[in-house]
Amino acid sequence: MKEFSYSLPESLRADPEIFASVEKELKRQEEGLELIASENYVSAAVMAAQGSVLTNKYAEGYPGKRYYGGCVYVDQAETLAIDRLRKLFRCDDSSPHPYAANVQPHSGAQANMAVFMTVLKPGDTILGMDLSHGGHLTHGSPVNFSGKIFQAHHYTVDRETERLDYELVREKALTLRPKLLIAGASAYPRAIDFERLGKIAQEAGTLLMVDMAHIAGLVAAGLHASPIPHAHFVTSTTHKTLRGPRGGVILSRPEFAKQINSAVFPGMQGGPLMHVIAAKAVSFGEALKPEFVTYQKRVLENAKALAETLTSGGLRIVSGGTENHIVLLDVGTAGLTGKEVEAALDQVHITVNKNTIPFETRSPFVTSGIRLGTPAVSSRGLGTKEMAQIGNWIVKVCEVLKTQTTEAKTLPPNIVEALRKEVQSLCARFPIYRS
Ligand code: DSN
Repeated sequence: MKEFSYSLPESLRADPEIFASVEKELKRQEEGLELIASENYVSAAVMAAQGSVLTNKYAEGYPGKRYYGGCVYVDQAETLAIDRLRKLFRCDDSSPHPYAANVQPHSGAQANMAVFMTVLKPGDTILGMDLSHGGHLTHGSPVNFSGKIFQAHHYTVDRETERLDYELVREKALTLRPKLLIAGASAYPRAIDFERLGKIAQEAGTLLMVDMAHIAGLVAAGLHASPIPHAHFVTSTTHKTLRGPRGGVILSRPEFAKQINSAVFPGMQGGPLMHVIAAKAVSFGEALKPEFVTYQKRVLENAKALAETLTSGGLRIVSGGTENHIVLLDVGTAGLTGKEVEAALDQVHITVNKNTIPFETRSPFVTSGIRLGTPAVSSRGLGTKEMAQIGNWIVKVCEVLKTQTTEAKTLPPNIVEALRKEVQSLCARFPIYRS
């Protein structure tokens, strides 16, 4: 993986404290297994663009229409990002469903906020997936602006199947007549039927926004159904399965393009981060290459292999399996909490996050679940054999924790030491960045 060659820039030594922090983080990433479903490793080219002189430039406005001089080259970078994004999601002018693109949102939350500012007024009704069922904070959670400013209602998964309850979505949409129906999730391991949601939106006379942040890479590779043309707006982050720099993007039906642009700037942001936009362009270019499809196939195969090993090891997987990059593990039925398992796995250098599961009974700080994801480990070259190995380590950690009698269950030091060594030796065989 030549494109993943990277070494710490010597110029960073000018700030020894930050150099030390970055150096230790690089070591942590190299020596640990990253199973956080929303993380990935970017290429050296993405990092180079992000660390480039483009960070010096102010460019309020859009290509060709800036409020600053000297924008000729950043205009080129932003135009490339827009063109590549539209091509990647098969919605450029040559496609049957052209969508407009905005690559300026600093994050996924801001991409979503821009859509809300385009079509909603304070107090309007929105309908999104419940956060504790796998939705996202910005889809109407009461602790987020989206739940504070708007009348937020939620749909859930079905109690039996733990899959999206489309009939419930329909019922709620028809009863509430929300201004905006929101689809997309951050902890849902199944494919989402965007066509069906598009039909529900049409029947209810509502606009549909799909936040495809988690699955964007799978959609780009054609391995998950695309929300285009069913949604009026498609938002995404660029750093999850898509494997770009941290940031957000918006694709919208052309009739909303002008309003979306005004909502992003000057509505909620000032100067765009041109270095990040250039890095987004680099990552979209990478995602347009055939190797990206091979990579996304591995992401899916690895998630399946991981789910199978965990199930064979006696652990319960929410919804019984996975159709994307996520495996949601229910450790509550094994008598454990997400908090305990996350902490124990951290000790052996397997990084995960505790997560609520559908119909959760514990607080978000404790939880009954662990969310696992395969984008990062697949980027470093791990395959199904290694996923089985990792799955067995997770099973072992849970089994040992179950035998502990202390109130907060922790791993005995000898187990920590033995497992950590095994994890480190696997990581050494699959370096992320070669210098
Ligand atoms: N909360 C992030 C995630 O980890 O999925 C998305 O914003």
